[in-house]
Amino acid sequence: MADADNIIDELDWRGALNQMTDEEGLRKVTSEKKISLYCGTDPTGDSLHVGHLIPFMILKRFQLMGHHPVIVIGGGTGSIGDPSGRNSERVLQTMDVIHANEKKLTAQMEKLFGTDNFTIVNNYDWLSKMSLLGFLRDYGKLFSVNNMLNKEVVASRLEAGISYTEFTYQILQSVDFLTLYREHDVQLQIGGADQWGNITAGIDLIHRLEGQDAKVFGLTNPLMLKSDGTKFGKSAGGAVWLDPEKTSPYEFYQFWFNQDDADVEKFLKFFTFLSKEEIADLVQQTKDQPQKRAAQRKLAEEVTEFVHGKQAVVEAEAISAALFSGDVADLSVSEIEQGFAGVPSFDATNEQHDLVEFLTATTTIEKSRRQAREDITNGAISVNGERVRDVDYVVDPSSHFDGKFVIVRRGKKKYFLVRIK
Ligand code: 485
Repeated sequence: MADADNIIDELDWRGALNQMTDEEGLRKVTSEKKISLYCGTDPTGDSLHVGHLIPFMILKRFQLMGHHPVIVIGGGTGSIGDPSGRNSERVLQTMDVIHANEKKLTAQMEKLFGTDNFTIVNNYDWLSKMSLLGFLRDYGKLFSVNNMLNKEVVASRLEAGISYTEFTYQILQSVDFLTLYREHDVQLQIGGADQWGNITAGIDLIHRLEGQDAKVFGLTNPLMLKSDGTKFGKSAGGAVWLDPEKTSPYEFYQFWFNQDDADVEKFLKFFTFLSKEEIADLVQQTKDQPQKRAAQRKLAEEVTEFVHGKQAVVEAEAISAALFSGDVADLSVSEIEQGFAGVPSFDATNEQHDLVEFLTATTTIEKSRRQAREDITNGAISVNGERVRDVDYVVDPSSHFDGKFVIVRRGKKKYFLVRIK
């Protein structure tokens, strides 16, 4: 997969680098041996989202080149809350919620990284064992409040206010880096640009305790911006989650498929393992025949397969093709649930229904009986993928989809889902 021999060149080409603490040193150590590196995430939510994929893609590239990624689930730090990148104090979550989230995130990460050559640890295991006096004597003494106040994260909050708890967060993340350096030989921490202050605080702590020549590094990825200035990672329905219950694999696929031509090269580089040549070829296809969306299709296929597996891609493409052509009759119940999640839906009984009645009284697909009759005679109405021109047509809910749905299409694009109770 990698064109470049050195991981740093590879990341540079992919547009994955923002800041590094000691680029020369990091290039040297990563070309001499396989290192362990880490990225942390706090279990503040019950699922990862596509924003988390940004540093995780970097971790994955290290893993594919033989390095050893470690993920810290922040059961301890998550109970405090990172002030980075936020302008207001967090509300504390209960430990029950945090522990439940940890389980879900762990399962998601194992899907991305496997279990070989990959380690997940939870900082609750060491942070929860620290005593207050131990914390103040062993670590607090090594942090200068003056330096802590100067970190962007804290400085930007001074006016609005920041609690002592959130102020202390950077020390906890620093203790993590130290712990991983000592116990897992971790030499590099990566994260988003907002993590720079926490990462460098950890490096300073390690240098204080282990000597200035301890070889530890930090690397952040750039903020992912879209060409139109809007935030990457949001769709109409909000965040794009990795949990298939929160964002179906079909919606996930569509999110990538719908990216602009102006962004597709950047995203192919960042979010796929395709080679320089393959990407150059797709970029050329976008220039020559943008309407075909070959680059977006490949992007959607690659990222959906990475996160949800091959079968999800097959289903997403079957749904897209069926919705586009109107041939919906062969969709499975699960494909309908995914593909029609965003369309207007109605409930109906499992009896047979007179079509005009069905379009107007049972549902509100048509405004009036007159309009319903007109659309039917004009051939604008399809039921379960079949055009109906007979105004006396009877809808039989048991005919398709295990009797669970009736799909109505009006005109070329407008779909309605009727759920049979
Ligand atoms: O030892 C660590 C303990 C916790 C963390 C990192 C190292 C988590 C970190 N403080 C954090 O808040 N991360 C965010 C999160 O958990 O959602 C995001 C970052 C983003 C990217 C992503 O995690 O805002 O830039 O690093 C993985």
